Amino acid sequence: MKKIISAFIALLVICFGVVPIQAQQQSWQDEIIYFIMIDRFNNGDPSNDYEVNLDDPKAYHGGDIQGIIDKLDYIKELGFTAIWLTPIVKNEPGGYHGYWTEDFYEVEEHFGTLEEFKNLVQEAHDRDIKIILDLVVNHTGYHHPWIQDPEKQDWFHEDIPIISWDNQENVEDGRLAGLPDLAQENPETRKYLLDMAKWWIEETDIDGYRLDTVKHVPKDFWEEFASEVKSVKENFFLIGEVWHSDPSYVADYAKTGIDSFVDYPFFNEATRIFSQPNQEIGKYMSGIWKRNVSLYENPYVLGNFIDNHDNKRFTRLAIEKDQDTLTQLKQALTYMYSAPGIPIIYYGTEIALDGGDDPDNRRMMEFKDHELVDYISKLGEIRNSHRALTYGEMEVLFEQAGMAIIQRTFEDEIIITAINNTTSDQTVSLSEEVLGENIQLQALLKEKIVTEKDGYEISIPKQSSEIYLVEEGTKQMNALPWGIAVMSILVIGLIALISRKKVIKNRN
Ligand SMILES: [Ca+2]
Ligand SMILES: [Ca+2]
Repeated sequence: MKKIISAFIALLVICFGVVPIQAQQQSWQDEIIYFIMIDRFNNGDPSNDYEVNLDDPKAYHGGDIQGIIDKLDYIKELGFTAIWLTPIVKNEPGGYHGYWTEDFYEVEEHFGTLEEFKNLVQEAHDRDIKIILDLVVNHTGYHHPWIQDPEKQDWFHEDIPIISWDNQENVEDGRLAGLPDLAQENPETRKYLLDMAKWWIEETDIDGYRLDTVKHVPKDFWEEFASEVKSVKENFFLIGEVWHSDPSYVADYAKTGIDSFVDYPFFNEATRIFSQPNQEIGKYMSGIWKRNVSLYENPYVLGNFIDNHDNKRFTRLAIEKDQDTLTQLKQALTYMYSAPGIPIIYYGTEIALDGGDDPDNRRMMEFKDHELVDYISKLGEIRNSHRALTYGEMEVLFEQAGMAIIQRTFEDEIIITAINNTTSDQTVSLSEEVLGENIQLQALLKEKIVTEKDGYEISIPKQSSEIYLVEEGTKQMNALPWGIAVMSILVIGLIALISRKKVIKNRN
């Protein structure tokens, strides 16, 4: 039987030049990240619902580790390959969000136990989903026990607020929102934080850290941090939050060894452009990409996002501009999934969850059928099966206010995304010089376009998008049925020949 299979593969190669797909090594730029605020996602265990109050946006809402385990299949079906979780460590009372550490080595009791967390990582890994944990080393909670400990007084900086945001020393040593600021230059404090970061990787087998408040901690700490934590686990990923609108300021932190950053410049432009119609797309978005190419060694691992827990939700931005939220979200998501950089979806975006400033942008998730759940699943499927979207160079093929056609090319694969964010239907003709001779466009998203069509004319109904795979045109395609017929005869002949041989052999 093995011989028949080998012969069949050989025939495929001869007739069609088809080469069996080799297993390619997964890189972080292949990922699509789902970002969960643990307390607000899913309540899988009512026994840990201490002081839960769903009516108070600043109180615990009951979400926990078990709730995430229960939804791993849902997350997988949406096409996500990694999950970023808000901090898991024990917080002081009221720290539902996880950013007010009370104990760096314990799991918050509202979320579950260390064993449950290990189980979550294991269950995620079983589904080929990676876990990225949010880590805060800049500060502790307001009432951390060290504050009262006479031996720990030099573990903190002086109690000075951040008032001068252009003064790096003040940004690093001042208290962010009044939170006790850790002195990473103190060798004891530094060692504690590095040991702690390594301990969580060794103990739980997580795959990456999302680093909170990176710009508030000195670069020399991050250098040591990056090299230490990466020595613990191969391919361990660091994605930092440098909340700043200047891309050069953000990129400067890449020199420390932090692999990636949540791309605030992308967020700022994408939310402005796509939360309303008729804005220029290509000029600004490709401008950001070109700048990233010039600033980063690997700009493809930067994290793109249109929502997070610190800003108004995209839905709210569209509402404020009197726009249809679903329509605008679809254009933004199509662009984000077509663009270079890792898409990061904040929980709830898949149901167009509304929310203003923090904490309103952290409402409890609802699990329900929603058009966007299907849309995001489809986008995920397309991105996960086309390496042009994760590795390809980007080029803007066409641009006018509100309408853009973007091309991604990797090896032999070409994908083009047409976004019509104008209020009228648009038809764009692309030349053979741009797309190559004898091509056809296969619609992948099939949002409004249901037929595959030949040629170079792209018609996109108003405020909708389509993603196309550029394939060879019909001339070559007509050869396919003949090829299949010839190959079938050859295979049948081969099977008959081998069977005959076996019969003769058995007779003998
Ligand atoms: Ca619970
Ligand atoms: Ca600091």
